[in-house]
Amino acid sequence: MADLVRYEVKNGVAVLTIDNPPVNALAPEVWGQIDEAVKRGVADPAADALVLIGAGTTFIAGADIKAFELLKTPADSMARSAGTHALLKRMEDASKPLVAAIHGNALGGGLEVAQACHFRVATKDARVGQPEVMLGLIPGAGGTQRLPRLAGAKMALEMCTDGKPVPAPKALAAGILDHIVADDLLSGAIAFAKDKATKHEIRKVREIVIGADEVKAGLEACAAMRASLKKTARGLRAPYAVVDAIEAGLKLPFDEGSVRERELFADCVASTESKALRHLFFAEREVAKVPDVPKDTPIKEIKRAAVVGAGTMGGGIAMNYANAGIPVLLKEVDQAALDRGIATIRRNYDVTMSKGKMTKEQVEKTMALITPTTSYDGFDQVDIVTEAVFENMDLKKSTFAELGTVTRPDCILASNSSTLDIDQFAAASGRPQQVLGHHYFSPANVMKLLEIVRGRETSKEAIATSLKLAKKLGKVGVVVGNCFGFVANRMLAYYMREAYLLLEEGASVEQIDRVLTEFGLPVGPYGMQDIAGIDVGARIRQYLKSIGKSRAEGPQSAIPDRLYEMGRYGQKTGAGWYKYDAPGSRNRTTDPLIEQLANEEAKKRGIVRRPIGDEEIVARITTALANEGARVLEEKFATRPGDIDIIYAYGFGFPRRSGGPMFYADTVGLPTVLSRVNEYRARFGDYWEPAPLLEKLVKEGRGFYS
Ligand code: T1G
Repeated sequence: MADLVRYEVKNGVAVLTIDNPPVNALAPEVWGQIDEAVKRGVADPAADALVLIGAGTTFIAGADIKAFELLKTPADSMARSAGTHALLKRMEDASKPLVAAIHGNALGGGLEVAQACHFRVATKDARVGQPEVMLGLIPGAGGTQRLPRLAGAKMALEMCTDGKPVPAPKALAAGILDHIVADDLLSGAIAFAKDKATKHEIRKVREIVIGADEVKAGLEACAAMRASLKKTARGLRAPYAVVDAIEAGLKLPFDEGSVRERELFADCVASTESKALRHLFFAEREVAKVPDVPKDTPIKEIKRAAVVGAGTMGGGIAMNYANAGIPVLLKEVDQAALDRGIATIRRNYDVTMSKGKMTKEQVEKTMALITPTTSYDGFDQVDIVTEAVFENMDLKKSTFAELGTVTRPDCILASNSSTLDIDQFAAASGRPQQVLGHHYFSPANVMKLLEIVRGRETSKEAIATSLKLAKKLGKVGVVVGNCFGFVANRMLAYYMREAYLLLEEGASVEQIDRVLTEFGLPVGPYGMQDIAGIDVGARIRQYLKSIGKSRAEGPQSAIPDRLYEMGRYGQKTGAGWYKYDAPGSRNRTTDPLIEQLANEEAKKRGIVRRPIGDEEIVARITTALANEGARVLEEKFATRPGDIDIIYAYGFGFPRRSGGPMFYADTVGLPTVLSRVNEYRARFGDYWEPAPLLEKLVKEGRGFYS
C-alpha cells in the first residue's frame, strides 16, 4: 500500500504528513494510515506531541468524493461512518497534544479531522470550510457536532449551509483556529505542540459544553436559518439536513447527535441531488481537458486586451478583463455609442459598490483599466481582441478583416457571436488559426460560462490559452464545435420550440414559466426572452430565413415574430410576453393579448387547444434538450455529455440538483426518454426524430454516463 501518511519525529514531536496528491483527499486508505500514525505517535517515547500536516499546497481538501460512489445505500454509509467517527474519537483521545497544521485548504472532512485534533494552527492565507452542501451532502465526520462547540451554532450554521470557505484570520476570531503561524508552518506548529506538551494541555472539542443560553440562541438560529433557506436553498435538501443535524447536536449529547448526523448524511449521500452535484463537480474539472490539446500545449500570456463593440455584451466583456486586472481597449464606432457603453459599465460598478462588494477606490482603479476609443490605435499592442458587434454576418466579417490588419500576427481574435459560423470570420481575418469563438452569456460580467468555439483551423495554442484565460476571468470555459448556435443556443432552440408549441396547444406563458422555475430554472423561457429581448431572437430568425435555415426542425410559432412586429421586445420596451409597469421595469403582469395570439395561431394550424399538465411541460422540454444533446454528441460538437451539463448549469442556470439536461435524462432513464420522443413523433410529427445515439444507448442498455 502506498505511503500516504509519512511519520517522522522532529524536535521531540511526531510529524504526520498526509501525502495524497493533488489535494490530500481522505481516501479510505488515508483514514486508515492517519489512525495508525496517531497510535504510533502516542506510543512513541521520542514524541511529546503530534503534528498533523499536509504535503504539497494544501491541508486536506475533504473526503475523497469519488469514494462516495461505493455507498449505494444508507446502510452502506452508516457502516462506513461508524468507523470514521470512532477513528476521530480515538484521535481526540490521544494522550499527547495533537495539533493540526493547516495551509491551503482545510475543507469538509479535512476541517473535521482538524476539529478532532486538540488544537489547530494555520498560515494566515489558509482557508477552512464545510462545503459539503455544494455536493448535496452535510458534514458527515462530526462537523455538525464539533463546529458548533468550537465556533457557536450561528457560525456553524452559516459555514455549513453556504459552504463558503472562511479565511484563517476570521476562523481564528471565531475560535475554530487557535493560532496563526507567521513564518514556517511546520516549525511554528512543532513549537506550539511542544508548548502544549509542556503544559500538559489537551482540549477535546467534543467535551466542550454548550451552555443553556448558547443552546437557546442556537435553536433560535436554527429556526431563523430554516426560514431564510426558503429563499436561498433553491429546492436543495442538504442545507435543511445541515440544520437538522446541528439542531440535534444542540439538543442531544455528543454521541446521540453524531448518530443523527450520520443518519442524515446517509440519506443525502444516496440522494439523486447529491449524485447530480457530485457529477457536476467532476464534470466542471473535466471540461478543461480537451482530448487533442495536451496539458503542455504552449499558452500565450494575455497582458493586454481589446473589445470591439461597447453594447451590453461588449461592455460586460470589457469589465471581465478589467476585473481580472488586464488593461482593455473598448472600441465603438462613434463617441455617442462609446459614451453609452461606458455609462452602462459605470452604472454596473455603482450597483456593485452599493452592495458593498467594491469600494470607490476599487471601482476607480478598475474603470481606469478600461480605455474607451473610436479608433484602432493601440490594437497592435494587444494579445487578444474580442469582437462583440451586432449579430450580423457581413458586419462581423468586415470587422475581422480589419482586425486581421491592425493587430499583431500572434494576437488571438475571438468573436462573441452566439450563433454564426466562426470559419467565415476566420477566413475574413486572413489568419484562421488565431480565430475562435468566445461566446459569453448575458450579463457577460456575471454569468460564469464561456463557450469557446473551435473553428476548422483554430490552433491548439489559441484553445489552451482561452481555457486558461477563462479561469483568470472567473469563467468556466467549455470548448465546443462550430455548428449553428454552437451547443448552448443550438439546444436552446429546441427548448424554445417546445415552449412556443406548448403555448399554442393550450398552456399559458405563466404556467410554462411557473413549471420550469419550480423545476429549478432561475427564469422560465418567456421571462428569459423578455430579459434578453424578443428582438434578438427575431433578428436571428430573419438572418436564418435569409440563408434558408431555421433554428429547430418542426413547426415554428409565429407568435414571437408577431410580438416583434408590434415592437414588443420585452422589459426594455415595457411589453413582451408579459406587460411591465414601464420600459426597463421588472414588475410584470399577465397580458391577455398573448392568449389571444395563441388562440389565433392555434386556429391557423388547426390545433384544438387543451389543458396541459405540468408534467407534460417538463417532459417535452427536457426530452427535447436530451434528444438534441445526443445529436450534438454524436456529431462531435461537444466532447462529453458533462460538457453539455456544465454549459446548461452555468449558461442557463439549469438546476444543479438535476445535474444538467444529460444527467437528468439518465435519471429519468433513456428508455423513457426514447419512448417519449417516439410518442411525440406519433402525436406531433416527424420532426420529433430520435437521435441515433439515443437509440443506440437504449439498445445497449446504457445511459449517457454509463
Ligand atoms: N475528492 C476527490 N478528488 C478531489 C477532491 C475531493 N474532495 N477535491 C479535489 N479533487 C480533485 C479534482 O477533481 C481535480 O482532479 C484535482 O483534485 C484538483 O482539483 C466526510 C462528506 C480543494 C479548492 O468539497 O473545492 O469531505 O481534474 O482542479 O482549483 O464530511 O478542488 O486534476 O483529475 O479543483 O486548486 C468536501 C472539493 C468533500 C472540496 C482545489 N470537500 N475540492 O481547487 O483544484 S465531502 C470539497 C475543491 C466531505 C465529509 C464530507 C477544490 C479545491 P483532476 P481542482 P483547485
